[in-house]
Amino acid sequence: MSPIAAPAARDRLRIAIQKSGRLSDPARELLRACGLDWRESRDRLFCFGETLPVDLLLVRDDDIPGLIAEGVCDLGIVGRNVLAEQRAECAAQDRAPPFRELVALGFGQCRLMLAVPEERAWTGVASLAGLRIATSYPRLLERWLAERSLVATIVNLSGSVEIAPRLGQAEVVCDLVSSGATLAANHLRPVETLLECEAVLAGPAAEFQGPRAELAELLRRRIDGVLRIRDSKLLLCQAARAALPGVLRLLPDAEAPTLTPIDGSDQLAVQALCHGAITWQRLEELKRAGASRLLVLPIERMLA
Ligand code: PRT
Ligand code: ZN
Repeated sequence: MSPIAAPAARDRLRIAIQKSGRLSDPARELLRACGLDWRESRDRLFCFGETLPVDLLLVRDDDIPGLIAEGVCDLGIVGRNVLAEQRAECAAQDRAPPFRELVALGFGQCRLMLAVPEERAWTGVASLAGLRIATSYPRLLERWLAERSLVATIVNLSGSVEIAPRLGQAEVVCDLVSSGATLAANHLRPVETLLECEAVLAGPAAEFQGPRAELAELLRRRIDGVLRIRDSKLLLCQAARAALPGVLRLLPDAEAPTLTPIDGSDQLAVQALCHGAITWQRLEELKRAGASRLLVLPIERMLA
Protein backbone atom coordinates (compact mmCIF):
# COMPACT_ATOMS: atom_id res chain seq x y z
CA MET A 1 0.00 0.00 0.00
CA SER A 2 1.26 3.48 -0.78
CA PRO A 3 2.47 5.35 2.32
CA ILE A 4 0.43 8.43 1.39
CA ALA A 5 -2.92 6.64 1.17
CA ALA A 6 -5.50 6.33 3.97
CA PRO A 7 -5.55 9.70 5.75
CA ALA A 8 -7.88 8.42 8.45
CA ALA A 9 -6.72 6.78 11.67
CA ARG A 10 -3.07 7.67 11.33
CA ASP A 11 -0.84 7.85 14.38
CA ARG A 12 1.98 9.59 12.52
CA LEU A 13 1.89 13.30 11.82
CA ARG A 14 2.22 14.48 8.23
CA ILE A 15 3.61 17.86 7.21
CA ALA A 16 3.33 19.18 3.66
CA ILE A 17 6.12 21.42 2.41
CA GLN A 18 6.96 22.83 -0.99
CA LYS A 19 8.73 20.24 -3.13
CA SER A 20 10.93 22.76 -4.86
CA GLY A 21 10.77 26.50 -4.75
CA ARG A 22 11.55 29.42 -2.51
CA LEU A 23 10.20 27.88 0.69
CA SER A 24 11.46 24.34 0.32
CA ASP A 25 15.02 24.73 1.70
CA PRO A 26 14.15 27.04 4.60
CA ALA A 27 11.21 24.78 5.53
CA ARG A 28 13.52 21.74 5.65
CA GLU A 29 16.10 23.68 7.66
CA LEU A 30 13.45 24.71 10.17
CA LEU A 31 12.20 21.15 10.59
CA ARG A 32 15.76 19.83 10.92
CA ALA A 33 16.45 22.46 13.60
CA CYS A 34 13.38 21.04 15.38
CA GLY A 35 15.11 17.66 15.53
CA LEU A 36 13.31 16.02 12.61
CA ASP A 37 15.16 13.91 10.11
CA TRP A 38 13.82 11.77 7.31
CA ARG A 39 14.66 9.30 4.61
CA GLU A 40 13.96 10.62 1.12
CA SER A 41 11.90 8.25 -1.00
CA ARG A 42 12.89 7.67 -4.60
CA ASP A 43 9.97 9.58 -6.08
CA ARG A 44 10.63 12.36 -3.56
CA LEU A 45 6.97 12.84 -2.78
CA PHE A 46 6.96 11.28 0.66
CA CYS A 47 9.74 11.34 3.27
CA PHE A 48 9.51 8.95 6.20
CA GLY A 49 10.45 10.60 9.50
CA GLU A 50 13.20 8.74 11.30
CA THR A 51 13.63 10.61 14.58
CA LEU A 52 9.95 11.21 15.32
CA PRO A 53 6.73 9.79 13.82
CA VAL A 54 6.45 12.87 11.64
CA ASP A 55 6.55 12.42 7.84
CA LEU A 56 6.89 14.95 5.03
CA LEU A 57 4.85 15.31 1.86
CA LEU A 58 6.62 17.25 -0.89
CA VAL A 59 4.06 19.10 -3.00
CA ARG A 60 3.21 22.29 -4.94
CA ASP A 61 2.65 25.12 -2.49
CA ASP A 62 -0.83 25.85 -3.90
CA ASP A 63 -1.96 22.31 -2.99
CA ILE A 64 -1.07 22.62 0.72
CA PRO A 65 -4.29 24.24 2.04
CA GLY A 66 -6.40 21.65 0.15
CA LEU A 67 -4.33 18.74 1.49
CA ILE A 68 -4.87 20.04 5.03
CA ALA A 69 -8.58 20.51 4.34
CA GLU A 70 -8.89 16.90 3.10
CA GLY A 71 -6.91 15.53 6.06
CA VAL A 72 -4.24 14.10 3.74
CA CYS A 73 -1.72 16.04 5.80
CA ASP A 74 -1.98 17.62 9.24
CA LEU A 75 0.25 20.65 8.94
CA GLY A 76 1.84 22.59 6.10
CA ILE A 77 4.47 25.24 5.55
CA VAL A 78 3.16 27.70 3.00
CA GLY A 79 3.18 31.39 2.14
CA ARG A 80 0.52 33.48 3.89
CA ASN A 81 -0.42 34.73 0.38
CA VAL A 82 -1.47 31.21 -0.71
CA LEU A 83 -3.39 30.57 2.49
CA ALA A 84 -5.08 33.99 2.42
CA GLU A 85 -6.12 33.64 -1.24
CA GLN A 86 -7.70 30.23 -0.60
CA ARG A 87 -9.35 31.56 2.57
CA ALA A 88 -10.79 34.45 0.55
CA GLU A 89 -12.02 31.88 -2.01
CA CYS A 90 -13.84 30.00 0.79
CA ALA A 91 -15.36 33.27 2.02
CA ALA A 92 -16.55 34.11 -1.51
CA GLN A 93 -18.35 30.74 -1.56
CA ASP A 94 -19.76 31.31 1.94
CA ARG A 95 -17.76 28.41 3.37
CA ALA A 96 -15.77 28.49 6.61
CA PRO A 97 -12.11 27.84 5.74
CA PRO A 98 -11.08 24.34 6.89
CA PHE A 99 -7.49 25.50 7.56
CA ARG A 100 -5.83 28.30 9.54
CA GLU A 101 -2.50 30.00 10.14
CA LEU A 102 -0.88 28.69 13.32
CA VAL A 103 2.57 30.31 13.49
CA ALA A 104 4.39 32.91 11.38
CA LEU A 105 7.81 31.45 10.57
CA GLY A 106 9.96 34.50 9.78
CA PHE A 107 11.21 33.51 6.30
CA GLY A 108 9.96 33.93 2.74
CA GLN A 109 9.00 37.53 3.45
CA CYS A 110 7.37 39.43 0.59
CA ARG A 111 4.44 41.76 -0.02
CA LEU A 112 1.42 41.50 -2.26
CA MET A 113 1.54 44.89 -3.98
CA LEU A 114 -0.11 46.93 -6.66
CA ALA A 115 2.30 48.39 -9.21
CA VAL A 116 1.79 50.75 -12.12
CA PRO A 117 3.95 51.57 -15.16
CA GLU A 118 6.57 54.16 -14.15
CA GLU A 119 5.17 56.77 -16.53
CA ARG A 120 1.61 56.38 -15.28
CA ALA A 121 0.28 59.09 -12.96
CA TRP A 122 -0.78 57.83 -9.53
CA THR A 123 -2.88 60.00 -7.28
CA GLY A 124 -4.00 57.32 -4.83
CA VAL A 125 -6.26 54.29 -4.92
CA ALA A 126 -9.07 56.20 -6.66
CA SER A 127 -6.83 56.14 -9.78
CA LEU A 128 -7.65 52.42 -10.11
CA ALA A 129 -11.29 53.00 -11.03
CA GLY A 130 -12.12 51.42 -14.38
CA LEU A 131 -8.62 49.98 -14.95
CA ARG A 132 -7.62 46.36 -15.60
CA ILE A 133 -5.45 44.78 -12.90
CA ALA A 134 -3.50 41.59 -13.66
CA THR A 135 -2.95 39.21 -10.75
CA SER A 136 -2.64 35.60 -9.59
CA TYR A 137 -4.47 36.60 -6.39
CA PRO A 138 -7.95 37.47 -7.73
CA ARG A 139 -9.85 36.84 -4.47
CA LEU A 140 -7.54 38.94 -2.31
CA LEU A 141 -7.62 41.72 -4.87
CA GLU A 142 -11.41 41.50 -5.21
CA ARG A 143 -11.82 41.82 -1.43
CA TRP A 144 -9.34 44.70 -1.22
CA LEU A 145 -11.16 46.60 -3.99
CA ALA A 146 -14.58 45.92 -2.43
CA GLU A 147 -13.38 47.19 0.98
CA ARG A 148 -12.55 50.48 -0.77
CA SER A 149 -15.67 50.53 -2.94
CA LEU A 150 -13.47 50.56 -6.04
CA VAL A 151 -14.61 49.10 -9.34
CA ALA A 152 -11.85 47.72 -11.56
CA THR A 153 -11.49 44.69 -13.84
CA ILE A 154 -9.49 41.79 -12.45
CA VAL A 155 -7.44 39.92 -15.05
CA ASN A 156 -6.59 36.51 -13.58
CA LEU A 157 -3.17 35.25 -14.74
CA SER A 158 -1.32 32.23 -13.42
CA GLY A 159 2.17 33.66 -14.02
CA SER A 160 4.25 36.41 -15.67
CA VAL A 161 1.97 39.01 -14.19
CA GLU A 162 4.60 41.73 -14.45
CA ILE A 163 4.63 41.75 -18.25
CA ALA A 164 0.83 42.16 -18.53
CA PRO A 165 0.99 45.97 -19.06
CA ARG A 166 3.53 45.59 -21.89
CA LEU A 167 1.36 42.94 -23.52
CA GLY A 168 -1.65 45.24 -23.32
CA GLN A 169 -3.51 42.84 -20.98
CA ALA A 170 -3.81 45.27 -18.07
CA GLU A 171 -2.81 48.75 -16.90
CA VAL A 172 -1.89 47.70 -13.34
CA VAL A 173 -0.38 44.58 -11.75
CA CYS A 174 -0.93 43.04 -8.33
CA ASP A 175 1.89 40.64 -7.51
CA LEU A 176 4.35 39.51 -4.86
CA VAL A 177 7.40 41.72 -4.39
CA SER A 178 10.48 41.00 -2.33
CA SER A 179 13.56 42.91 -3.54
CA GLY A 180 11.60 45.00 -6.07
CA ALA A 181 14.06 44.04 -8.86
CA THR A 182 11.39 42.38 -11.04
CA LEU A 183 9.16 45.46 -10.89
CA ALA A 184 12.10 47.73 -11.70
CA ALA A 185 13.18 45.52 -14.61
CA ASN A 186 9.67 45.83 -16.02
CA HIS A 187 9.49 49.61 -15.46
CA LEU A 188 6.78 49.23 -12.83
CA ARG A 189 6.44 51.24 -9.64
CA PRO A 190 4.92 49.77 -6.44
CA VAL A 191 2.09 51.94 -5.11
CA GLU A 192 0.04 49.99 -2.52
CA THR A 193 0.53 46.99 -0.24
CA LEU A 194 -2.39 44.56 0.04
CA LEU A 195 -0.77 41.95 2.31
CA GLU A 196 2.48 41.44 4.22
CA CYS A 197 3.50 37.84 3.61
CA GLU A 198 5.89 35.26 5.02
CA ALA A 199 5.95 31.50 5.36
CA VAL A 200 3.54 30.22 7.99
CA LEU A 201 2.74 26.93 9.66
CA ALA A 202 -0.81 26.10 8.64
CA GLY A 203 -3.09 23.52 10.21
CA PRO A 204 -6.73 22.44 10.21
CA ALA A 205 -9.40 24.75 11.62
CA ALA A 206 -10.39 22.01 14.09
CA GLU A 207 -8.13 20.87 16.95
CA PHE A 208 -6.17 17.62 16.52
CA GLN A 209 -7.28 14.55 18.42
CA GLY A 210 -5.32 11.58 19.78
CA PRO A 211 -1.59 10.96 19.33
CA ARG A 212 -1.34 13.48 16.50
CA ALA A 213 -2.47 16.23 18.89
CA GLU A 214 0.54 15.50 21.12
CA LEU A 215 2.92 15.38 18.17
CA ALA A 216 1.57 18.63 16.73
CA GLU A 217 1.95 20.30 20.13
CA LEU A 218 5.51 19.00 20.52
CA LEU A 219 6.41 20.29 17.09
CA ARG A 220 4.86 23.70 17.78
CA ARG A 221 6.85 23.99 21.01
CA ARG A 222 10.05 23.12 19.17
CA ILE A 223 9.28 25.58 16.35
CA ASP A 224 8.64 28.22 19.00
CA GLY A 225 12.01 27.48 20.58
CA VAL A 226 13.83 27.60 17.23
CA LEU A 227 12.18 30.90 16.26
CA ARG A 228 12.88 32.49 19.64
CA ILE A 229 16.58 31.73 19.51
CA ARG A 230 17.04 32.53 15.82
CA ASP A 231 18.30 36.07 16.52
CA SER A 232 18.89 35.65 20.23
CA LYS A 233 22.16 35.66 22.14
CA LEU A 234 23.04 35.09 25.75
CA LEU A 235 24.85 38.06 27.26
CA LEU A 236 26.99 37.49 30.36
CA CYS A 237 28.67 40.31 32.24
CA GLN A 238 29.40 41.73 35.65
CA ALA A 239 28.27 45.08 37.00
CA ALA A 240 28.31 46.94 40.33
CA ARG A 241 24.88 47.04 41.96
CA ALA A 242 24.77 50.84 41.51
CA ALA A 243 25.53 50.58 37.77
CA LEU A 244 22.84 47.96 37.16
CA PRO A 245 19.94 50.30 36.18
CA GLY A 246 22.13 51.98 33.54
CA VAL A 247 23.28 48.62 32.17
CA LEU A 248 19.73 47.21 32.00
CA ARG A 249 18.49 50.34 30.21
CA LEU A 250 20.81 49.33 27.36
CA LEU A 251 19.15 45.90 27.17
CA PRO A 252 15.52 46.72 26.32
CA ASP A 253 15.25 43.59 24.16
CA ALA A 254 16.39 41.26 26.96
CA GLU A 255 14.15 38.93 28.93
CA ALA A 256 14.23 39.48 32.72
CA PRO A 257 17.95 38.91 33.50
CA THR A 258 19.27 36.52 36.13
CA LEU A 259 21.32 38.44 38.73
CA THR A 260 23.73 36.59 41.03
CA PRO A 261 25.74 38.34 43.78
CA ILE A 262 29.47 37.68 43.58
CA ASP A 263 30.84 36.76 47.00
CA GLY A 264 32.92 39.37 48.77
CA SER A 265 32.14 42.25 46.37
CA ASP A 266 29.33 44.62 45.45
CA GLN A 267 29.39 43.13 41.93
CA LEU A 268 26.57 41.14 40.38
CA ALA A 269 26.88 38.53 37.65
CA VAL A 270 24.30 39.35 34.98
CA GLN A 271 22.89 36.78 32.56
CA ALA A 272 20.45 38.13 29.96
CA LEU A 273 18.78 36.54 26.95
CA CYS A 274 18.75 39.28 24.30
CA HIS A 275 16.54 39.12 21.22
CA GLY A 276 18.21 41.89 19.20
CA ALA A 277 21.67 42.20 17.65
CA ILE A 278 24.51 42.70 20.11
CA THR A 279 26.93 44.81 18.13
CA TRP A 280 30.40 46.00 19.15
CA GLN A 281 28.91 49.45 19.63
CA ARG A 282 26.35 48.10 22.06
CA LEU A 283 29.04 46.25 24.02
CA GLU A 284 31.09 49.45 24.24
CA GLU A 285 28.05 51.36 25.53
CA LEU A 286 27.47 48.65 28.14
CA LYS A 287 31.09 48.93 29.23
CA ARG A 288 30.79 52.71 29.57
CA ALA A 289 27.65 52.16 31.67
CA GLY A 290 29.70 50.06 34.11
CA ALA A 291 29.51 46.50 32.79
CA SER A 292 32.69 44.42 32.59
CA ARG A 293 33.76 40.91 31.50
CA LEU A 294 31.21 41.00 28.71
CA LEU A 295 30.61 37.73 26.91
CA VAL A 296 28.15 37.08 24.08
CA LEU A 297 27.21 33.44 23.53
CA PRO A 298 25.18 31.80 20.76
CA ILE A 299 22.19 29.72 21.79
CA GLU A 300 21.89 26.18 20.58
CA ARG A 301 18.46 25.14 21.86
CA MET A 302 15.69 26.55 23.98
CA LEU A 303 12.71 24.89 25.64
CA ALA A 304 10.55 27.35 27.54
O1 PRT B 1 5.94 25.08 -7.80
P1 PRT B 1 5.17 25.77 -6.74
O2 PRT B 1 3.74 26.08 -7.13
O3 PRT B 1 5.28 25.05 -5.43
O4 PRT B 1 5.95 27.15 -6.50
P2 PRT B 1 5.58 28.65 -6.92
O5 PRT B 1 6.33 28.96 -8.17
O6 PRT B 1 4.11 28.90 -6.87
O7 PRT B 1 6.16 29.45 -5.67
P3 PRT B 1 7.60 30.09 -5.39
O8 PRT B 1 8.60 29.04 -5.06
O9 PRT B 1 7.96 31.10 -6.43
O10 PRT B 1 7.22 30.92 -4.06
C1 PRT B 1 6.79 30.27 -2.91
C2 PRT B 1 6.40 31.32 -1.90
O11 PRT B 1 7.54 32.14 -1.61
C3 PRT B 1 5.35 32.31 -2.32
O12 PRT B 1 4.03 31.80 -2.21
C4 PRT B 1 5.60 33.46 -1.34
O13 PRT B 1 4.95 33.21 -0.11
C5 PRT B 1 7.11 33.41 -1.12
N1 PRT B 1 7.86 34.47 -1.83
C6 PRT B 1 8.77 35.30 -1.23
C7 PRT B 1 7.79 34.80 -3.14
C8 PRT B 1 8.69 35.87 -3.31
N2 PRT B 1 9.27 36.15 -2.12
C9 PRT B 1 8.84 36.43 -4.63
N3 PRT B 1 9.62 37.37 -4.80
N4 PRT B 1 7.08 34.29 -4.16
C10 PRT B 1 7.25 34.81 -5.38
N5 PRT B 1 8.08 35.87 -5.66
C11 PRT B 1 8.17 36.28 -7.10
C12 PRT B 1 7.11 37.31 -7.49
O14 PRT B 1 5.92 36.66 -7.88
C13 PRT B 1 7.80 38.05 -8.66
O15 PRT B 1 7.67 37.31 -9.86
O16 PRT B 1 9.42 36.89 -7.38
C14 PRT B 1 9.24 38.02 -8.24
C15 PRT B 1 9.54 39.29 -7.47
O17 PRT B 1 10.74 39.19 -6.77
P4 PRT B 1 11.66 40.47 -6.56
O18 PRT B 1 12.74 40.05 -5.62
O19 PRT B 1 12.22 40.82 -7.92
O20 PRT B 1 10.81 41.57 -5.99
ZN1 ZN C 1 2.63 27.68 -6.55
